[in-house]
Amino acid sequence: MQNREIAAIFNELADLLEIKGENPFKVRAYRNAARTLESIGKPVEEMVAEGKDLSILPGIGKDLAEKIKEILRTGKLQKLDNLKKEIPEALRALLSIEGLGPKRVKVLYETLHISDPDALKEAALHHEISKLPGFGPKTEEKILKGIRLLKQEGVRFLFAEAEPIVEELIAYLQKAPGILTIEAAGSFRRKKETVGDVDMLCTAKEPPKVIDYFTKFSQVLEVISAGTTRSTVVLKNSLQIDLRVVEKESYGAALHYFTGSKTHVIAIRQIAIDLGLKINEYGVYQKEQKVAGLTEKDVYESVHLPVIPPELRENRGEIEAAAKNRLPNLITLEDIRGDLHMHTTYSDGMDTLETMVKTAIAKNYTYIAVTDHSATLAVVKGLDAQKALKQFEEIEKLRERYAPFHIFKGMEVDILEDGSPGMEDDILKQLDIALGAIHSKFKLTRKAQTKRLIKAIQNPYIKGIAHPTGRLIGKRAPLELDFKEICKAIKEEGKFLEINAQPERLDLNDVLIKEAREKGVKFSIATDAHASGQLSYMRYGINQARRGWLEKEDVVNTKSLETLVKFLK
Ligand code: DGT
Ligand code: CA
Ligand code: CA
Repeated sequence: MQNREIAAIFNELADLLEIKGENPFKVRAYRNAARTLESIGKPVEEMVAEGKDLSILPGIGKDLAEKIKEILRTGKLQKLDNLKKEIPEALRALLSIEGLGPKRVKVLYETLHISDPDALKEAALHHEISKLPGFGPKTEEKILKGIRLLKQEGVRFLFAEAEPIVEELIAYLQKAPGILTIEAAGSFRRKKETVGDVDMLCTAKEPPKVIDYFTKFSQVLEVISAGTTRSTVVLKNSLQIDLRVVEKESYGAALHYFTGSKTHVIAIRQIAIDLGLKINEYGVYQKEQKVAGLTEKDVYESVHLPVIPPELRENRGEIEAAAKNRLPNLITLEDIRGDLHMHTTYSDGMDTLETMVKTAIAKNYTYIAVTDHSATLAVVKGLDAQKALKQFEEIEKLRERYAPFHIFKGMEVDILEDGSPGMEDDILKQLDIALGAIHSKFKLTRKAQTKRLIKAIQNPYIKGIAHPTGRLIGKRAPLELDFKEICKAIKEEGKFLEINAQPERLDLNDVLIKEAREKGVKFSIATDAHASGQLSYMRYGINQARRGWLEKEDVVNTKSLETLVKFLK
């Protein structure tokens, strides 16, 4: 069990206790514990296995340590289950709407008897929400937008949430009786930032035995269907998995079909029709004769195309590019030489500067930039000038100790409402890499927001923009921006846009990355790690970059140290 899963249980518990009007200190204690869990690099499961005392962790006392153990032992928390029985599910669903926390949900329930998203929408449309004390028309608007987001994305899983369970399932299925091959297809194989369900494909000597074995996977909550060659189950975390056992001779055709995307598959099928062929999930046919289907390569060859990487299969020009032999040579994780966005105990990170350095060295990186927050009204846990100077001193010492590994002096500088940086020039000019980032006033008009960000881009000390659109997947909509203008400014100023690799940010998204690349924009791919373990989030950033068609040359942190230093100047 991952720390983030345990943290989610504590956060949910805190929310429900708050709706019930429980003691605020108790509520806060659960939230603090969740924050600790999210930010420590080491899985508590390992700590427990090693016999370590969990109450040495900040914010974790004896009682919470016991609860963590209960979760590790049983996969759940009795206290939370009891609360869930008391509070209806529809009411809990309100919590995932942007602009609504437990306090407001409580008020809505007690005053307007709103207990589900539909009732909330009705009330908002009739302007009953804005009349409540502490709400107002802005909140009402935000709630309506939040309901729309909930309907669109509420049931999708982050790629990073699905990944460990898919890996576990693959490892399990590899031991199924008579299994030959097993692979995940669908949006998961295309590395989409969120997946609706996971589509697994396998070949086997005796398909029914594999199906039977599949339905007995320990994480299965419910078997929706189980035939002789296909089955659908829902896991305990409510992720749905479709498994299909296919014939070896059809594997390539099936893999192509079930990898999708639907629009890509349909476009390929149309090319086949124009060539007098027919493609379906069993193979490629000329008249009644099967001419291909064993491998994906055969399928693409039948329509005179090279294999298109799964990440590009969205019918966004990849077929045309493939036909002209102009597919991008996609960036890989091995191309990355360092990470340019991370936090330490100087601001809100969990690990020390030196631990971050050591972890980066263990990853074979050449350099990192340490980018703790600047302290402003919007960012409480940040550096002031004095703390920054102290950090510079430590960086210089560590540079000597760990040479030739290089540590860039960086900072995630809060961009204020007027576009100016939340840190004095005296400090800024000593930085190698100042990242500008928006942490407040997310709702400015498109014009004002664009102006604000362009002003930051034009600041001589700021080298790049961190998480440029500010979106949180399924939770916070992206900033209203004139993205063309942003790209233009970035290019003119010779700066870069970050692709933030945090699983719930993945900001920029694939579409914007591709658009910016076509305009000649440069990028960094960076983890924004708040603990050393999160430096491995780099792979999610790479997924997103590949979906945005990026090559090694588009990304500044693939450069050698010398070239990067030159670029920054
Ligand atoms: P998801 O699950 O919403 O994240 O997205 P996908 O792409 O995994 O979609 P899913 O699970 O509905 O279907 C998996 C693949 O199967 C999809 O990428 C393409 C193929 N597929 C599904 N339905 C159709 C269809 O009606 N026509 C065609 N041509 N392909 C389909
Ligand atoms: Ca799927
Ligand atoms: Ca599916």
